[in-house]
This record gives sequence, C-alpha cells and structure tokens, in this order.
Amino acid sequence: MTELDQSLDPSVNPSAVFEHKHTIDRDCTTLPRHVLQQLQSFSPEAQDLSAIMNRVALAAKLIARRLTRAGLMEDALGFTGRTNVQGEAVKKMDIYANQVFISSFEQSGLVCRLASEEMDRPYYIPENCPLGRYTLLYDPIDGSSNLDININVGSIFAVRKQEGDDIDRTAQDLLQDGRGQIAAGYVLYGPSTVLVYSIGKGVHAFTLDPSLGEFILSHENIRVPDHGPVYSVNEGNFWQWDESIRDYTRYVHRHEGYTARYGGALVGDFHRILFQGGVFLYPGTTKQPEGKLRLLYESAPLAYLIEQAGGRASTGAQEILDVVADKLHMRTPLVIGSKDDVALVESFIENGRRQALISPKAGN
Ligand code: AHM
Ligand code: MG
Repeated sequence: MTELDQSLDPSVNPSAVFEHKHTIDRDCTTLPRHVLQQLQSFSPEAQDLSAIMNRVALAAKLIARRLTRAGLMEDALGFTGRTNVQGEAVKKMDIYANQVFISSFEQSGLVCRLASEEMDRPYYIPENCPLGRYTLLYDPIDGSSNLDININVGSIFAVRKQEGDDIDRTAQDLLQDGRGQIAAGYVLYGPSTVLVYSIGKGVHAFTLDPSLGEFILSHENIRVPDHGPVYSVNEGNFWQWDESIRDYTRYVHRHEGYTARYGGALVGDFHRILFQGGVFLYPGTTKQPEGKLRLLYESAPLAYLIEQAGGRASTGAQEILDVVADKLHMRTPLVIGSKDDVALVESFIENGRRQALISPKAGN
C-alpha cells in the first residue's frame, strides 16, 4: 500500500472518513429526505408527503429549465390570447406550468385532484384516486406580468387531505379554512431557484443545484424578524384604497426606518420579507374590494408558512388561516409578514373602522 492509499484508507486513517463528511451530508439533504427527517417516521403518510414534495420539486425543475431558456425558445413567452376563469389574460408559461404540475402527479398514486389559478374546476387524476387522497392547490406562475421582462416569478402550492369521496366532483371539501393544509410552500425562480416549504415543522429553504439537478437544503428553521423596514405594496392603487390604508402609507412615508420594495410577484416580495422582515399588503380596492390575491392557492399557503416562521397573515380584520373559502377562486385582502408590522397595518384598519362607525362618511 502506498502512503497515499494508506491516508485514504479509513481502516488505517480514521479521519479520512470525516474529511468530506460535511459537504457530502449537505449535498445529501434533499427535499424528500428532509421531509422524512422532519416527521421522524417511515409511516405511509410520511412516505406520501415525502413523495409529494419530490413531485413538486420535479415540477419546479421543469419550470425553471424552461424559464432559463425562454427568451431563446419559440412559443415560451407572450400571451395565449385567452382569459382564465378570473378574467385575466393567460400567458403561454401559465399554461405550460399548469400542465407541468398535472403531468408530474400523473401515475403517482399520490394526488387525486389538482386545483389551480388556471383551471375553472379541479382536475382529477382517476388512476390516483383509490390511493392518493390528497389535493394539490397551486398557482403555477405567480407574478406572470414579470415573465416577458425576465424578472423573478414563482409557483405557490398547498397540500390538503381529501375529505369524503367527492363522487359528484364538486370538491366541496376544499371550501374550508387554511388550518387543514398539511404542507405548503413556494418556488422562487430568481438568480437561483429556491423552494421553501413547511409541513408544520418550521420553514426550510432548498436551493436548486443545477449540476446535481437536486434541491439541496440551504436554510433550516427560518424565522421572520418581529419587525423589519420593508413595506411592500402597489402604491399605484392609492387612489382606490380605503382611507385607513392611505393613512398607513402616509405614516410610513413620514417616519424614519421604512423602505419600499415591490416587485410585482408576490413570491419574490414575500421571500424578502420572510428573510428580512417587514410587511406585504394587497388590500381591497374600489375595483376589487376583496383585493387581487386568491385565498386557497396564494394567501393561505403563504399564511401557513409565515405562521410557521413566527410571523402573521391577516385580511386586516381576521387571520388568513381562519378564513373559510366560499368558492375555489375566492379572493381576500392580504397583510402578511412580521408580527409588529402586520399589527401596525391592522391598527390603521381598525381605527378606520371605528371612525366609520362614528361618522359613516369618514371611511370613504
Ligand atoms: P398572478 O398570479 O396572476 O400573477 O397575480 C398575482 C400577482 C402577485 O404575484 C403580485 O403580488 C400581484 O399580482 C401584483 O399585482 P399588481 O400588478 O396589481 O400590483
Ligand atoms: Mg399568483
């Protein structure tokens, strides 16, 4: 045996075993493995959740791959010419990404139904239904207006257990509050592709290592600060807001320590706040009194994450996770982020409500 052989042989040199251990352990902490570690179990339910997250990761990789080359491909960018159930112009990437999630769950035995922003009604995968009594709710491309200018977009998802047989395929059991979500997360397609998820045991981020084609754990147990400097809101809607929201923005304009950031994609704005603190808001407007964001596949999944990270999500008057959906594509106002910053926005809303009771014209 040469000297080199001896130094690499663990029976001769025990430290050889440990030399690369840290890097290898890090690279081995993939998403499905992390789910099993979190649950400390190999039960059928733990295996299901791990496999579901693996399929979500596959969808994310396929979408990320297309996005990185979109400018070079025919038919990747631009509008389809159609409008979706919400009356919004549909982009080609919206359709592609919607289909990617469906295809990723076909023949998986994991998810019986998928419901998304791009589909009027849930999509059923009958071959999965005898086994996979789960539903995936998702926004395939969040922040679609950023697509054609190569700025970050995202995907948002939540997993719920199906209740009942849903024989008439009306998916009534989805019309519940957000506390029934068993997993939620998002994918941010930015300089790196990052997947952030929770299964009710903290919030964890994975970064896609393109050389491995795997999401590798990059931040564990993320905690949102109780307060942060950022307020994130589309101030172009100022003229359409209730006076209480205008008062809040006047307050942050006139006090030191606040800074505005708004990227036009909820996932990106939320990601900044999750890591650095602050508040994102999309309040109701005169044109859309319930705001723009959809409860079941935008606001509720992010509310689940922010609560797991020690923050809060509110409509301004009620916790988002307590809002019971009245229809699949229901919208809610959203105030989400650091505890203290959400409370500050709520205090302006509450004050506006009280003023309106005293003098009904004051709230308008
Ligand atoms: P989308 O899912 O159709 O892209 O719409 C949701 C997006 C959010 O990502 C973002 O926060 C918001 O709409 C931006 O809306 P606006 O352009 O009105 O500020
Ligand atoms: Mg969206």
